[in-house]
Amino acid sequence: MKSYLTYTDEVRQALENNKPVVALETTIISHGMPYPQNVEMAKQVENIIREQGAVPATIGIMNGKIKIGLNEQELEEFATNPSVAKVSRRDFPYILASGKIGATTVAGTMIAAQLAGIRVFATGGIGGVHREGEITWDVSADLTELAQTNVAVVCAGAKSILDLGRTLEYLETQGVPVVGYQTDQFPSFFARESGYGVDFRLNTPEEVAALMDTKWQLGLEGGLIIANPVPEADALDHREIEAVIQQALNEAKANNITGKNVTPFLLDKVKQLTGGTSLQTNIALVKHNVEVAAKIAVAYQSKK
Ligand code: PSU
Ligand code: MN
Repeated sequence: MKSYLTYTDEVRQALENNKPVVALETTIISHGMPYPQNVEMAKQVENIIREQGAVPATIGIMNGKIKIGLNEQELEEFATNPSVAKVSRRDFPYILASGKIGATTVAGTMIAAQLAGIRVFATGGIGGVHREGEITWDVSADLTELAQTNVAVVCAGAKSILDLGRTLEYLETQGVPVVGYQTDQFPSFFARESGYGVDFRLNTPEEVAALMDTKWQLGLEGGLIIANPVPEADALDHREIEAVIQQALNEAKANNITGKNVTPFLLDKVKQLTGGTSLQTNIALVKHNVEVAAKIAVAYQSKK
């Protein structure tokens, strides 16, 4: 699959010179946020990573190639083109073979990052077990990817549109360490708390880098979750957002939304129902995650 990869000069040089690199996903741009906030966010997070002394690699699929790093024009395309597909593990062969444009999810970005030799990836929130997943069997492929692909995912937990308890149980079964970055609680994306704990609390990038290194030295394949709560100033109230989510879930059900459309539908509804405050929070937490991810990438690279 490596022959399918192409790199921007910036990313190729960084990888050749063993500089720290942070992977970024495109689904959050194409399907997670409206234009123009999506492309503004995409450019800002790249600069935050550079300011920390690391190199950003935003990953997406175009013209039969997996692009490791996107230029400004390509970012704009992912932010505006309505025909961008959402690419998880199962979608790679179709999107590559057909030459279509595809935005990678957490699972898709992990696959590409591993192929490119990138160990740290920052996003907003991972997918997980959906509420009523015991009936619908809607369990994100992000979880099975975390079980097998060697990338640390820095996120603000899993979105509270999900069943967080079952998501954490699934991760435990699959042997994925859930690390709280400077927190004992598993964050719920828009809010800093969830009522669920993390497996291990670590307080510095160096401690996280040591854990990653030890896991992979041991030959324990798979990813890690580095759960980094949204900054206090941008956090939403856990209970208020829960009421909004209930309404969004009801509407998804009434409209028979299924499969890969569920997550984008819920995100958009939550944004509408909060009058855009959820979008501001979403952007703030992604920025915080990329900053922490860049620090972890720097610490991990200095061990190599
Ligand atoms: N979290 C966000 N915005 C997003 C997503 C997660 O804040 O757009 C995307 C990620 O790409 C994640 C995907 O991998 O949703 C999960 O989709 P699904 O539930 O269909 O697996
Ligand atoms: Mn799903």
